[in-house]
Amino acid sequence: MKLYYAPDTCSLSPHIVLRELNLPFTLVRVNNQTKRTADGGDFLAVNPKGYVAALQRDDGDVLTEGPAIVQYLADLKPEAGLAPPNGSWQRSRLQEWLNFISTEVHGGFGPLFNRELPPAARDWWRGRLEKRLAYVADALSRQEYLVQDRFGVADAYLYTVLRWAAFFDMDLQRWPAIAAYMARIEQRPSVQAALAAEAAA
Ligand SMILES: N[C@@H](CCC(=O)N[C@@H](CS)C(=O)NCC(=O)O)C(=O)O
Repeated sequence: MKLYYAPDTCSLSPHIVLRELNLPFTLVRVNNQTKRTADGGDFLAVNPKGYVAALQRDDGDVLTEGPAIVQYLADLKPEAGLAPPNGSWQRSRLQEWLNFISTEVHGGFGPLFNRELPPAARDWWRGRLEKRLAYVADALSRQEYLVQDRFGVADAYLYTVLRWAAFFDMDLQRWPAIAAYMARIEQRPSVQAALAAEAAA
């Protein structure tokens, strides 16, 4: 399998999951500006949407959208427990979190990356995002992980997008449960290895 990624982006989430599962994979770095891959390829030929993450199987088929990719990976090794069984109530709970992270947190940070965003719009988006983070903090004050009290794919995704707070001087210590969660996830060998691999490339 190949994971098309760019450092400091949402592709860190499937990268962490691949390492948690000890699956064989190759990392292919994408230049998000030029849409070229580090090995000289045209990323748009891999993913016409033009964004990471993209997972390419050995048969050439490509899966995109982070929440779909991490569930596919977790289901390759169900015994690792990174996602509850398909069809279970807890699986729907996982999907509830993945959708929330995707649309409300990942999507909430999105406009802040736009340097052209007028200050009033920036404040509006930031305020909206902070409400979502307050909800996350409340949940994490009652549980160490998002689903079934164990690390899972939703945690890989939430950790990944919450790292972006640092880009916007958003101090996560304001929500002690989130700060403790980030420190907990960051200690995982899979996370350390993924961060080191992305920094080295
Ligand atoms: N809906 C996609 C969004 C992916 C996404 O936002 N990718 C960003 C990095 S976090 C990207 O590659 N952006 C480059 C671009 O849009 O040109 C998913 O959840 O996987």
